[in-house]
Amino acid sequence: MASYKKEKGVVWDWLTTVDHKKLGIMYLIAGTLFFLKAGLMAVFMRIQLIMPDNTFLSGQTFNEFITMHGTIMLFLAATPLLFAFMNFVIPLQIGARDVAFPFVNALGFWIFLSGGLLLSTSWFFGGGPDAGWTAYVPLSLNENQLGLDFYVLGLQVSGIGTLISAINFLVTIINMRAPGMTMMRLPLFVWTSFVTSTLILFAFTPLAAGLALLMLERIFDAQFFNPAAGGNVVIWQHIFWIFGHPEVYILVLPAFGIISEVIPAFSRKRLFGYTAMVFATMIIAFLGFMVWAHHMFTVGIGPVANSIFAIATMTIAVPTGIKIFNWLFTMWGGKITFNTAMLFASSFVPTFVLGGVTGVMLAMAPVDYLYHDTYFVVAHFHYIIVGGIVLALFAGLFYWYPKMFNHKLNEKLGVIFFILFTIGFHMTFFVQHFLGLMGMPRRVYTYLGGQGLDEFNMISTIGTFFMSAAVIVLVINIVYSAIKGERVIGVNDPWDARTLEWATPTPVPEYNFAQTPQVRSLDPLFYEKVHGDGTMKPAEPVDDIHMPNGSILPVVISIGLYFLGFGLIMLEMENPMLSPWIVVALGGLLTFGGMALRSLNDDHGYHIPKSVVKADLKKQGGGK
Ligand code: HEM
Ligand SMILES: [Cu+2]
Repeated sequence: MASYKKEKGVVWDWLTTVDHKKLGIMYLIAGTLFFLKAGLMAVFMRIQLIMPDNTFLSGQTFNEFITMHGTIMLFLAATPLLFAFMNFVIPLQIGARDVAFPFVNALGFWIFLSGGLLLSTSWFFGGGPDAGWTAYVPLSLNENQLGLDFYVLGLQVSGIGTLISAINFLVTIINMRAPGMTMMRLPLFVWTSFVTSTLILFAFTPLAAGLALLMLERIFDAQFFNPAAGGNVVIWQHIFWIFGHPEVYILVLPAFGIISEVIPAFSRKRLFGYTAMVFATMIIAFLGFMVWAHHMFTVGIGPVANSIFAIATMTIAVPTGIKIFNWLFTMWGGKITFNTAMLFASSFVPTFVLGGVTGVMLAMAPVDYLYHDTYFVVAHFHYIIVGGIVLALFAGLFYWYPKMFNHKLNEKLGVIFFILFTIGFHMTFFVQHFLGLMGMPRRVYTYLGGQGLDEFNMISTIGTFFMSAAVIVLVINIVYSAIKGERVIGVNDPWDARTLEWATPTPVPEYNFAQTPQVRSLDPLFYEKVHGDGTMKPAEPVDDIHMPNGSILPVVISIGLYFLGFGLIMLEMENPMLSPWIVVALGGLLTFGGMALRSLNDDHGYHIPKSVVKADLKKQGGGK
């Protein structure tokens, strides 16, 4: 980069950055670390279950691992990994220079991270939470379990980060599109991110309310849920699942979006049924809010409620089926390249269908009485979450990696990774359907031998070793490619793709587009390849570019929130080292002081002068 900016240290640069591309990479790193941590817990749980009456983990540790595995995977791995791609890709795909509120974007990342670290701190204070990721009351009211306070406040803090990031995406997509990029020309990944952000807005708010009530009850002795004091435990289930069911769609819709980008790119065809895909996304999102009580069929909410929620749930299969067929029609007759990204994208389709089929089975209320809380449910949701979301994340990783890191991942290692992971995944989870049908309950740390459960549990655990080997191959691939991978510097469009992110130079300059592109069609880059000279037409002359300044305040505010949460948890400790209120006050000072500084300080950002932009353009061989 040019020298109009004072050089700062690398660390300081990343701590203060508000650049959506760097934040995307930070989400990718943080999400990956949490993913590895929660994955390791899963392996430990499966080792415990490899044979009957095993004593590898204690029951208590097993419960803590189940809770932390589920909670971390959903909130601190899958969500941030999707946010990584949303952050990096959305502004590029809509032809924008950044998101609408770059400062808020950085704040969202750091708050998510501090909430995640707060949750993880529980290991140093007597162990993790142990009431499952759903934190059902009265189990989660256990006064002797400090871990549950970390759950409540850790999720509350990280949820704030997720919420403000989602609002930022909404504003960005509505306001920052390049000229000609109408809503019905948005790439499907942007559409699904848009709908997902709406879901976050409406689902994370009830979660925040529920967590606040639980906090009041645990720390300040309110009595909303405690039956002994006239509280109601079913209320918690309603609040939780009004958040919890849409959460699944929050994760799976952007995964659909990734698949809808990768399949057309490597089938060399436009996405079949674009309009139907957009509306199917919206219908799935709407229905996603209408079906939460299918998690409560066995609670006793009555046959009428059960029937309504059963039918509403099964209805979701219709728009989902539309999507499945449109992906198949996109591949149909295409010139398909089966590289690693495409392998993951195309194996996503049948795997996700399998998860969908068991979903419809579970949606039949009377049948759910048999399946409820057995391994059948564990098999079902891992087919959706791993066979859906994680496969899509891998596809997206191999697809966007060159734009993010200026080199490709190695294809040979990629295919080995794909094969190992696929074998391991189906080995682990397919047999769990049968374990469930034979009556093995979920969330148990051991089982009796000689009940017909031994072999399948053994197979399931061996499957996780294959998946672990696959992940190790992926890590090797990342390191190897960083050293020896195929460089794509100066190669803007390594896949010969269709959308705007591939019209930017590699490496992407901090301002993304020297001149905002003029969009003339769906698949704008592809359109120019066919009808133009292969490059985007500028919508504006070369001029100074206005950029936002970096700031350390997001880090300060997030540290403040960490201590605010930690101070409240200290209220529950037996003999805290110092008065909890001092910690709360310190946290509050950092948080609200940081906010006040931000509000009082008028920061106008800076300009990248026209001469520098012109010089950059010349270096890239453009400059029309
Ligand atoms: C790929 C390797 C994975 C393995 C081997 C694995 C294994 C397990 C095991 C053994 C359980 C406990 C089941 C029970 O007794 O109820 C579990 C629960 C769970 N897993 Fe996974 N898992 C994996 C990936 C994931 C991913 C990627 C996610 C989400 C992004 C996820 C989300 C969950 C959730 C939400 C629970 C329920 C926790 C609870 O019951 O409170 N898992 N997993
Ligand atoms: Cu649900």
